[in-house]
Amino acid sequence: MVEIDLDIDSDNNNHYDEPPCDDSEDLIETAAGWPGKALALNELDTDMDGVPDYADGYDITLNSVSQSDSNRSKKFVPMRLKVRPTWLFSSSELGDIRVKFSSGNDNTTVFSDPSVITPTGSGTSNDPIKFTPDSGKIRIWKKDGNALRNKQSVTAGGDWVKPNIPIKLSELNVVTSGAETGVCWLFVEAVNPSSALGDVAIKVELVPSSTGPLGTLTADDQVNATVFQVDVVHPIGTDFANGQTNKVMISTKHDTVYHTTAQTTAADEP
Ligand SMILES: [Ca+2]
Ligand SMILES: [Ca+2]
Ligand SMILES: [Ca+2]
Repeated sequence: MVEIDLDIDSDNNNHYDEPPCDDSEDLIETAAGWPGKALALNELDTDMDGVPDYADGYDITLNSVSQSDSNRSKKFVPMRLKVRPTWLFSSSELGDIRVKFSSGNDNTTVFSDPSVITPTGSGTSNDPIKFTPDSGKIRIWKKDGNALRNKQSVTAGGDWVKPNIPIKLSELNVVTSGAETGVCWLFVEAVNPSSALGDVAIKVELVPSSTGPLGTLTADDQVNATVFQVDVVHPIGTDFANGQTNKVMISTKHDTVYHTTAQTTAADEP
């Protein structure tokens, strides 16, 4: 019996680190009414070039400028794919096993194509340029967000884990020796907000092949996630009065200085 296991930080205590993939995550990965992994929309502008992170860091040209470089986006959330038992397969057979990602939710468009970014606006202050991603909530990549990525499918030599097509584990950099044999580490990027808790249902299945190592074996697994959007605010002087209470400002700029001189709580704390 061959199993396929997809795991993510379903109990939301590992942030952007690799999850332990233990039972406490596995047991709630598709629990109804739960968010699954909470994903933050990748909409900041890490390199401050006016192009949001979800349209940056890979080989796409926007405003006549190539966005292909490293350190153009925040990190993504790691997700682990594992096939077992691996002793059944040689290293080359393990690499030849094929899997397919698809939506486990008929009511929502889960996957977004990184090739599709639609600019609108004239670039004036009244009509700033906006970059709209393809519909769908997430992308799965085989590289992290701070790495330079290629938007082509992994089946064409790129880094995007395209849904609904068979993909060889060798194309997902499967580990073929040591303790992590059979493991592929993937990365999830959020590009559009969820409309319901847990509506990002990421399903993976083995693709049977009469000529491949699996034969007619099939198996599948699923993890759920929710994309949360935090509105970016640009406070101006009239937003906060000195000593004002009952207003909270959350900074979205972690890397550069961002502060207000107004006191926003009665306790005089910023
Ligand atoms: Ca699992
Ligand atoms: Ca966890
Ligand atoms: Ca940018």
